Amino acid sequence: MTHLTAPHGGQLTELYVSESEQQQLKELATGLPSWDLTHRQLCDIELLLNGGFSPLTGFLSKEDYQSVLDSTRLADGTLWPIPVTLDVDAQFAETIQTGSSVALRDAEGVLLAVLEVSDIWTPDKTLEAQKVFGTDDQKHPAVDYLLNKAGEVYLGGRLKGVEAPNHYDYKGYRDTPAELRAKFKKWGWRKVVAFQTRNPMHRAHQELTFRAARQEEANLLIHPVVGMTKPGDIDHYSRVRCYEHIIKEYPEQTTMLSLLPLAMRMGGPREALWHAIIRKNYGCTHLIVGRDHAGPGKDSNGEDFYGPYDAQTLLQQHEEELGIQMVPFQMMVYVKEKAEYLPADEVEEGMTALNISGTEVRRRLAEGLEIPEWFSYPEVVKELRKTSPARDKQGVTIFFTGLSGAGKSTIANALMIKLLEMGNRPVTLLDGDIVRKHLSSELGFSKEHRNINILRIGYVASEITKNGGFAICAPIAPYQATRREVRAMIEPLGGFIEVHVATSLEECERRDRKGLYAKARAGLIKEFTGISDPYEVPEQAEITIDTLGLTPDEAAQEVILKLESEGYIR
Ligand code: PPS
Repeated sequence: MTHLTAPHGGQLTELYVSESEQQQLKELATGLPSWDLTHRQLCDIELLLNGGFSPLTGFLSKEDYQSVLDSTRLADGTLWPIPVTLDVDAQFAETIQTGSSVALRDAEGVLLAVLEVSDIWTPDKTLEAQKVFGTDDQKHPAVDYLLNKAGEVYLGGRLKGVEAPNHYDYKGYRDTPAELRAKFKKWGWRKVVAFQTRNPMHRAHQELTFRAARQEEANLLIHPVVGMTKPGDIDHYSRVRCYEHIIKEYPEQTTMLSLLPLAMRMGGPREALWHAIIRKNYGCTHLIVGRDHAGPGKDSNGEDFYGPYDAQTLLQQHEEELGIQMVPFQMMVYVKEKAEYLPADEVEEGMTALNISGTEVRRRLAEGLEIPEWFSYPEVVKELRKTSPARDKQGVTIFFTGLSGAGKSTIANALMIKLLEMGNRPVTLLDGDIVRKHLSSELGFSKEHRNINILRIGYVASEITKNGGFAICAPIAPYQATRREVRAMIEPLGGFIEVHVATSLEECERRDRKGLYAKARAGLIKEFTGISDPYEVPEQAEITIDTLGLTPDEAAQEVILKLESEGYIR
């Protein structure tokens, strides 16, 4: 562990051991239980090891964890708002005792650190959610993560760092706290205002940050989060390309761009405190905090989780103790008559204040509509159009579901031919039978195997969708939860249209094209959908087709019309 005292930001706690000790740890680790860190944990460990989370010396102990929950402080009284814990599954936890060590590795098995386990406990996650995020509503992304994705047991203890997680992307923009402090020192940047963001930057952000820096007579650090942000956010590759354009809009030598590998929790006020501590560790003297800082969106009742200025209020109470100053900022709006941006509260009466919300930007991108130059720079809009193409350029999955013999394959084939005839995107048909031959030949029809089968189809369809094609899937897909999972996998990447081919069981059985129903009734085929295994009727299908009243051509046409009305084909 190295303590560096630098002119910026106070003491920095780096957790890397010396080179000779690293070698010893690598040898020791071969005999230790190994934990492959999740994406979230990789982000956390990077900031623990490089001192971004100073003064933490590892994953929180149980005592520190309790104290952070109860009082936003570590057990020794140091302000610390977010529990940084190592969650593992119960099975792994059973192999560990306090006092033992665990090798922490990345997805490829590279040893990043050794954890000296001081505490093992099963947290009350609902209580944690309420204390830290003020809610147990699973619409809050961090609550959803905590309750549905994180392991059930926490390990706490000190870390001995071996190496930093590797990043292949944007190495030139990735600075550790020590590196950033050294740059500031070398350039003579005594005052540095940090701007935290998880979104692309438009003119309003450029104006706001520029004003904030000018007001404080300080330099500016654009410090976007590239670890984990809110699910559904624009990917960091596109954002970094946007920031590269924006950075040219500031006067030379005043502003720099550096990427922060933080896993955000969207924790509003507590998260704002965290951001301030982290930026102080990175050598900044000021942090811009705007409206609804690190806000997680709306709750299950459509209400905001936190008040728009709660984060500013909390940070204000603690900025002296933290030793970093907040630069509170109002929303910037474009004043038409003056052709310039002003803080919302400085707009004179009678003037026209213009703004375009994030949702509206997404709608305009999806529909290929204009985004005016007063709102964003043309180069930024161009980047966004590349990754958020208009709907008629996006990939789409058309997911048929229904009983065996319902007519899924026939309609899917007719649809494929019509789409091929139109010729504007590549088309792939993932029919139930085809998939079972080429992708899932080893699987049977137990619930577990059906789920694996459907998730495989979903995965392939998601890749096709991501790359701009039409994926037509036609499995039975009898379970609601699995269909929901497939939808969640695909929707962030393009279109998802679920088509319930709702031919009744009686009709399917009457047709019995493959003679399977007769066999199922005779008990010769086990777990047959509709006979001896359930079919859960879709609740949110975009289209329901009853083949009794429609020809395959007409049914395929219904799907085409839906694709047209949603803007996926023009
Ligand atoms: S699932 O549940 O989505 O994984 O099923 P799927 O991959 O679409 O496979 C369905 C085809 O397999 C034949 N078959 C069975 N279906 C249902 N239950 C059982 N036990 C079963 N055994 C074999 C059946 O011919 C299905 O084809 P389709 O095209 O749906 O009629």
